[in-house]
Amino acid sequence: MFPRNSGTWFVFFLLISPTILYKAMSDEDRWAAKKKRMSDKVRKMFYHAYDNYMIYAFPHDELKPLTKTYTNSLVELGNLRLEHLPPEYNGSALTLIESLSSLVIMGNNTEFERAVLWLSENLTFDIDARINLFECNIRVLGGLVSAHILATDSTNRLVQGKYKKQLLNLAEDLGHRFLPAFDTPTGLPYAWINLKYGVMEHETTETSTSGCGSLILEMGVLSQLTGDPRFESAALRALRKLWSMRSSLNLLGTTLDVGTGEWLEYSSGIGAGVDSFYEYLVKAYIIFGRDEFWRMFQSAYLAVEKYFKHGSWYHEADMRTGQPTYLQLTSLQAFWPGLQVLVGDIAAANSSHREFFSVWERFGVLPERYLLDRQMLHPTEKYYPLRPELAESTFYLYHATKDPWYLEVGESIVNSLNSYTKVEGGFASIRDVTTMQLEDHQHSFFLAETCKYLYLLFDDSFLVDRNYIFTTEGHPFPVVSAWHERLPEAYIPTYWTDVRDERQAKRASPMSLQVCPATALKSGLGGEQVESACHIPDVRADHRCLVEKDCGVDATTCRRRSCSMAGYCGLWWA
Ligand code: DMJ
Repeated sequence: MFPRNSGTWFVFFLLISPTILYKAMSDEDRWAAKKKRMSDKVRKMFYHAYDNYMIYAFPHDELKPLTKTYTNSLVELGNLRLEHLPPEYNGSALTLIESLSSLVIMGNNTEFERAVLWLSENLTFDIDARINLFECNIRVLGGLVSAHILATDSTNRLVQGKYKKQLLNLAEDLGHRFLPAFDTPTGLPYAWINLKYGVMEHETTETSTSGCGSLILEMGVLSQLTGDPRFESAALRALRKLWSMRSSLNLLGTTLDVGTGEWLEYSSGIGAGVDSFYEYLVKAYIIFGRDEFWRMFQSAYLAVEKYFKHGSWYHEADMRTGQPTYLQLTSLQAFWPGLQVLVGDIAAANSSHREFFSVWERFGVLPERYLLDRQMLHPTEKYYPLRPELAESTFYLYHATKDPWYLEVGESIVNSLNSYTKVEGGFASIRDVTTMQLEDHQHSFFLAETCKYLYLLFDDSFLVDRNYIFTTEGHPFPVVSAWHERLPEAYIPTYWTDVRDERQAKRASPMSLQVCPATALKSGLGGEQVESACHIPDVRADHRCLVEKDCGVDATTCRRRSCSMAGYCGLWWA
């Protein structure tokens, strides 16, 4: 049964040697090899999307990968008939702006420099176009500010000699064009603004919670970099006004009127129209170190966990009563486990992430809306537009726990994207997850976020010795003490308790200074109580219970307490 002559032995050896080698590898080596293989695969995906954009769409905004053409989506969103656009308008290179930080993270400094110089010489915002303030803020302003920081960061040494803060100047110009949107009786900004002429006649006064509450990072950092306080003041005034509109349950609605400051839609959740509001409270605290942001976040987070949580899912509820309204999964909600990692609530993050991934596995991708009570897809929202949120949460969870299971989740996401959405001309959105019929659109966030988070999951070398926070569009902003009003006294990174390789985690973490401050409070009895973001008190102060729902979440471990047979809440299984 064994080969006799030397030639056959050679072939035999060639065939079995990979198996021998594989067996000789330690688990650690195997995971390292997998990470290398997967990061190469994600890099290829990014360049397939990027190169096709550069060939068929640049300098327009986004690629149409099926017809290999383009869309000027930044202005088309608000101007479907393109009435005022000059015929020579060529777009605002949105996908290029969105790709800048991903290029640096993937180590392609040459292309980053080329792109920075092109934008420095060609980009203008002096266009008669009605744009969406929220989208333009997170994609364009955030992309430019982040790229400016990367270009001037002394550790990167990029674009030396040729870069004279052109991107920051562009960002400042854009910031000035945003300011008239805030000129309302409430300080809440209009959702739409014309870049050249300001707020248009008869402009709608309806906007969303995210539209008012997710401007503080980009506009705040712009103020820090330019020394012009107006951007931060406008965003802060809007955020404070929005927070003042919360109900007595600390809940907010989804849509509102910027003229009257009244809610238009009282039902809300953690998904569309609201998501980044929560995200920016905690990230603003991390970037600017103001207790005000932490206090808002903590109250808002507790209210979400109390009124929206439904097992491992999150439903929507009426902000006035806390009564459930819709029991639906929306794909934007999948960012929530990532936010929970940031505040140290790993157990809750892990359990809701598993639920989102189970739906991903069931359909091959995450449908936009899924009716949890009826276990069926929403009849019209069956699409998957290459969204990043599940990949984002997977990255955060792996980063915090180093549990290799998350690498497998990432691999499954990468495989699905390659099997269902990759076409010759780029990556196409899915119109219907039941048929996998495609749609002719490659959203810029696929390059800014989806590819970036997948890449960072497998190769986080960019984050070594650096402390960055990612904006809601995945653009990195550094945590620097100069921007902190006051550095919080105690940063207790409680989520590292689960980390297996503590040394590496501390070195590699974008979150290593943050956050979940388990603040010691003086209790009435002279002892100390611990308060934290995940804490949900038991329903009764004496901790008695009849059913599980009477018990809350333990402040120090972030674990849900359960009701014992004797009728007391506690961590009985510990
Ligand atoms: C991105 O543009 C941002 O993450 C935003 O906050 C909402 N989601 C989209 C991508 O899904």
